[in-house]
Amino acid sequence: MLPFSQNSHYKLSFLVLLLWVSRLVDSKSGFELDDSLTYLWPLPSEFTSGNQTLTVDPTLSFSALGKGGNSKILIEGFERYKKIIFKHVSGISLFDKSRGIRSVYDISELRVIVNSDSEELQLGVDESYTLFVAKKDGKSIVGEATIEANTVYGALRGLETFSQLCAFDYETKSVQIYKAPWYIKDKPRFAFRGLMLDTSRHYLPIDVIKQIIESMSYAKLNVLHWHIIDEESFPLEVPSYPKLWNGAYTKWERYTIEDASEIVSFAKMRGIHIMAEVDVPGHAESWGAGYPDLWPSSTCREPLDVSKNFTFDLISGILSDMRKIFPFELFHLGGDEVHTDCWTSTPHIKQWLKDQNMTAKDAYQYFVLKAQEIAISKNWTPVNWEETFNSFPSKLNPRTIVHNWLGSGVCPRAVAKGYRCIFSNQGAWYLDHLDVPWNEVYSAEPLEGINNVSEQNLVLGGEVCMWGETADTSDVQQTIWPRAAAAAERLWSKREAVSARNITLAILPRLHYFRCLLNRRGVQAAPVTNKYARQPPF
Ligand code: CP6
Repeated sequence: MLPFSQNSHYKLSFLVLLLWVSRLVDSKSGFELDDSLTYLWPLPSEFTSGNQTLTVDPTLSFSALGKGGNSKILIEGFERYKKIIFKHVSGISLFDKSRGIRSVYDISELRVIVNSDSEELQLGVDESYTLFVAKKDGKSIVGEATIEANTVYGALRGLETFSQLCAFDYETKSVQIYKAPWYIKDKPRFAFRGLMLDTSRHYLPIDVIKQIIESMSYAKLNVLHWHIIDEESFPLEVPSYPKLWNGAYTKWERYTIEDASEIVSFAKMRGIHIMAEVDVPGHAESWGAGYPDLWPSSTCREPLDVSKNFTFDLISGILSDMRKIFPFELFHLGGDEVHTDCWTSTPHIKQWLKDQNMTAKDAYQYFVLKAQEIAISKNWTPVNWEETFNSFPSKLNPRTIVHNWLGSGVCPRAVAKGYRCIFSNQGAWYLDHLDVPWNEVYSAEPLEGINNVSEQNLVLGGEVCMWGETADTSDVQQTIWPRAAAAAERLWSKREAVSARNITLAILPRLHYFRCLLNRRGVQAAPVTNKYARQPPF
């Protein structure tokens, strides 16, 4: 039996024709977006919009005002955004006059006022800004497009938002701003909005790291957690112990001190901190390629030998060298997945434990606390993966920041004890878990289970983790994006805004739009699939 009779075949063709015609009619109207939504990602904390369409002068002039107006960070930021906004050759082209396109634009100047001349980039630096975009009507005292911020970093966030308001219109060949006038008053919900990159499992060239940093700035993420070293490879140059990078995969898969500094300053230009990690005492097997004394034995190579002073001298040397490169006040000491079997099975360590009257767990604590002291002595705030807190909750230095990853929700317990916390629940925010759909990334909430406001304030924010075992340069960007953007909005925008009940209608089209924006800017963001999403009502 045929599935359709002749008759229903005709019906089907008619339906297809009807759909096609209605699509034509639709595209004639020009605006295929749902006008009731705001296509800014992440959503600003406060804004109002109107119903005018404004044109932007392709020779848009930039005036930097206020104490911070001379900042190189600001001037270079403007140059970057100018290239992003004006991708198409347009405006004052030969065709303009003959085609009758107007030569007077609504927006011809972008004024940026920065109140402070400090370029210090610390955790919690003021990233707030206001952005005002309106047609000049003669009466208005403010400029046509004005960003005001306390710091250059707030100004950069404002420039990003301004660039997202701009869209190239192919009919008039001009850049337009829809739904003007805009009044936006914006600031982040959390100070720490991170992405972790792992360059030990797969080496990532510095240009790739830079592209990732650049893409982070589009989503207003502000911390790159650089998991540089792990058991598989040691790519970083450490001048005090030059044989350490013998643990690199090859002599080409390495980072010089200058490479690392370059990454730090590239990130700073975009208001992004680099939080470096040295994961001890587990996840450190590669260190022994250059210094085999660090291994408990040649056949049992992890964790680092707890019984030798040399181990701690070497950690101190690494941290001293890294201190010169990484100005961010936080430093990640790892401390996760420490399996102490090599300590209890290697004779000289077994003897040492006995002499010290320590169990293997005591030795784990001893190691972590000693590493913390080294980091603190170099004026760093230590960050540790949550196993350290789970194993000895009251012993960690009070300045410790506990980094969640196991599902159970350590942050409520850590903040109750007065520790600060970073949220990275592996069930939602581990990007290498390819089966986690974007809406589950979006729904994960760092303050879940924490109701007391002073405890909530101890949650610095969160971080999505791009572990490197199963991703390299060829697919890292499409594994990060668009799901990292879901976390970015969770971390930047108001909790009420991200708790919208209707994810499919209110959030999904906006994420689609942001993914296309990433693609237009050259970022290989994957399609927004909803393949695994549970269907509403949730
Ligand atoms: N490497 C290091 C890893 C992981 C962790 N630390 C990890 C563990 C489990 C999963 C993903 C990543 N690969 N150094 C845990 C923090 Cl599912």
